[in-house]
Amino acid sequence: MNILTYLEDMGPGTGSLPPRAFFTSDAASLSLDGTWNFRLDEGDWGTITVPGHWQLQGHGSPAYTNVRYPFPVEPPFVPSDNPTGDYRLTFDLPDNWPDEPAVLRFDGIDSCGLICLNDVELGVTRGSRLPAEFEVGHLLRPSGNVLTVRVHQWSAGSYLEDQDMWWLSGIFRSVTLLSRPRGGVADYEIHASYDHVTGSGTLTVEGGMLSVPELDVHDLLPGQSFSRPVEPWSAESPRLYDGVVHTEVERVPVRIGFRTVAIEDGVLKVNGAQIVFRGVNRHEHHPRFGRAVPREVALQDVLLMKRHNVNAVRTSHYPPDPYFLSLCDEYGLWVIDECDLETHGFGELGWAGNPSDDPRWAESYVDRMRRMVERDKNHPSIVLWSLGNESHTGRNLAAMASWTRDRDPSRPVHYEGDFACEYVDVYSRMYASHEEVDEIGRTHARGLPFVLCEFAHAMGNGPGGMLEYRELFERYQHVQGGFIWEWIDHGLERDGHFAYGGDFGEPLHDGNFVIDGLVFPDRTPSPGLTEFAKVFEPVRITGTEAGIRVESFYDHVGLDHLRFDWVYEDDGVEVASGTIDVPRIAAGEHTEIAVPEVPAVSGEGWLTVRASLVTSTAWAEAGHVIAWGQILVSEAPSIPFTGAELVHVADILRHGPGEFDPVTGLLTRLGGISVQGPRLDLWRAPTDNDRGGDHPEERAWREAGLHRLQHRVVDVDTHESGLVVRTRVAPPAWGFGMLADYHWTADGDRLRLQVDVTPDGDWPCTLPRLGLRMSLPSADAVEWFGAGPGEAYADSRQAARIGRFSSTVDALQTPYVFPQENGNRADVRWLEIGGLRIEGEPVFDFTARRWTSEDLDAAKHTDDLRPGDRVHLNLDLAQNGLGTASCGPGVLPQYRLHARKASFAVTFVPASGRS
Ligand code: IPT
Repeated sequence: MNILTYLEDMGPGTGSLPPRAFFTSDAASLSLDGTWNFRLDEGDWGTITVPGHWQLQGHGSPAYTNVRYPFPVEPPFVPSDNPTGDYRLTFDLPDNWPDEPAVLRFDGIDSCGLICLNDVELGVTRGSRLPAEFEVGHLLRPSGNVLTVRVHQWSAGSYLEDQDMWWLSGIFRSVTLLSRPRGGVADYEIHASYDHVTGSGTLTVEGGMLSVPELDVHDLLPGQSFSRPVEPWSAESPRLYDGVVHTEVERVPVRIGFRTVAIEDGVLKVNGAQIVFRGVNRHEHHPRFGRAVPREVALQDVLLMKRHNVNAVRTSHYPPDPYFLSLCDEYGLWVIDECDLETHGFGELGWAGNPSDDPRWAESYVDRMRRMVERDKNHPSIVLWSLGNESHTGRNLAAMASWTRDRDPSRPVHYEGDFACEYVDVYSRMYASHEEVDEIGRTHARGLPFVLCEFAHAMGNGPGGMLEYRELFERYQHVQGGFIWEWIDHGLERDGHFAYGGDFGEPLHDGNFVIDGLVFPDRTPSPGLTEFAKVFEPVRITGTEAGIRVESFYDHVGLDHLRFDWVYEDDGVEVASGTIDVPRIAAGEHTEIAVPEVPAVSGEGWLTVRASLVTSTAWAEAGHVIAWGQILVSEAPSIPFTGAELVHVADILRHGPGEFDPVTGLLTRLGGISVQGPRLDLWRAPTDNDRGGDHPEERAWREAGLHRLQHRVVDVDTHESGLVVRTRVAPPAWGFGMLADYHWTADGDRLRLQVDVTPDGDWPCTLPRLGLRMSLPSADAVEWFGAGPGEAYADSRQAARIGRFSSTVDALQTPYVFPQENGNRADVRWLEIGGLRIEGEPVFDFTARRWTSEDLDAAKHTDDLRPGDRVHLNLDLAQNGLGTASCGPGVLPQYRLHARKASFAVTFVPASGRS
């Protein structure tokens, strides 16, 4: 075949069989995964692992672009310098291989493969994340079969695969030889609907007979239907019935879930109940294997999701490895299965030449949809079909939708790019602000169910503002949740850190925009995921006047699987505990219960109620906490502060445990510890969200010079009961600044600092933070009473509870792949660190690190951060919120930190002086 013809062919692949369901059966099969011979660009032959990408196995390198095509946009042409990998495998058939037809199945080749078996050309694949099967029975020989695949990185298909991810090529999903016995199950389709009024399930099958012993279904014939009471399938209760689709010669094990998806009165319902997506967008990514995600890692994703109250996945932006969908069926996740289609790069050209409206691409569009729907049609977890992502609009998309509706009327069609909702069943948007979602809720725009297919961009530290989205999902019936962008950071392991765009020398790239997940590349949950789990917990426990309110946000199940335990803590120390009997309430209902009797305490008394699993499930152990709430039962007493005298000894001002420089008024020693600071600090190492948006906060902060403040001592005023140091803190070149007065007083071994700040002049921007910065000679262990255990920021702090926590300076750091502000602990009553106890009035925030904010700001990768010999401590009144401006709305007004008059105080107590 002429390479120029097939690489630039706008149609679907050639030579393959009609698409059908993905399944395994008792027919013979042979996995061809493993070590293949390989060469790139006709270089020397070596070996490669299949499935895998050649760029991650020493041939060429990965490249990352978000929207832009990394080649000239002149469809369907692709660069002549087109990395091309030759794959070659010689295989023998197992001894008992049947003399029957057989097919070769490729589950994914990126982007285009020319396949030959025993020197006979079988065809060409396109549609990287979709399967292709070829008839090969007539070509097989008992031994010495030679399978060759010539894979091209670029093909016309690349124009349809411009997803925001690494460009990675090769045979990256499994290759299997399948015997297809005559009279076997060629394809099958099971319809398993559920009538929530009668509680009855109805089964029909095509492609073979169906038996489901548990339901007393035996040899149900194609076309016949069978009804009887069943337990329905839902993401909350993923009941599957094992069955077999069979013919005389072949048996296909199947797992059946009964459920009916419907849109009624503009609301998306499953089994009669409105559902709310508490979802994530999942790309397939592994830090070493790219999109060749091992099965155990796919399982790890599902377990992590379930354990963090994720109930839905959008398979952004292509059908996943089919194994992932079987896990969604089994563990219970609502799925939007999305087609392998994105032409985003045409957006840069004002959508000129976009394939979506060009009839020459029509067949390719529908082919991709057909291959997805046919492959995945039997998964109960899939509730919506999605046409693809960011491909603007056009008749080819409309054709995909209408083909889908004809083929499978049981699932509505989703596509975000159809703004006018001309050919979709669901109104979908991405990154709409809270305000706009509220407006959509109020007006029920377009009369369809509304979902945010992407929201709350989890890039770096954040996202902030999830709570406020949740409130909108609860306010309007047809605002049915959304999918966080995105599940995982696509960092690639390299040189002791995770690499992102540009790290492989790509001339065109989008930097760390590929690092925007709720889990780190190695799947360690980031604080964003912990926050998600709390914000979207399916049960809410809150204190009310009457007692404790327990509210269910489940759509399908009751609370029978949960037990409610409480603990009561006095200043973070447990003093009592027990179990609460919560009346059985149905999905969506609520109840009030009395606060248990608790002993009197001398400190702050917090009651924590936790709802945890009664018994182990497939995805978590008994005792796993699903939801929790805290109620303040007894307030903290306040400690009177009396004051001590200021003593001037030689060149030192001594006041309680503090020693000061009489000229600068700076604290030099505290209970024998040499300290630097504290002094006013307004800067933080900008987060990705600070850097995002049309008017990045970071730019405003740097223009204002907040990263290079200068401190001028106005005067040092000593009087009997203390020391007042008046300063003016301001950036160079500008006229505005802050007047900061430090009022020092002492009481025995306690040294109190009150800082009064007054803006001077007109401030042009918000403040990253408002607080104090100091450094200590050393510190390791850290203990505090306040919010924890994890980091918390003004608009991402639901997951932090009030308690007593211990950690270390190192463990306080959150290793965001692109270094930035992190690790803030909020609402701290007291902190013990480096031989000091620091008390708030009543609370402060702190960060402690072995590097400065400036180091953090300068670092590009985690290993640029080298521990210094001091510990840098920030004690803050507040920080600006996080927002999600890296893609989406910025910090909500209530979480913005403005320059304003403020006063805050902390008290230092050296350990040496503590009783
Ligand atoms: C949106 C894309 O759909 C998604 O793939 C990802 O790129 C995300 O943005 C940002 O990380 S599209 C954007 C124009 C809103």
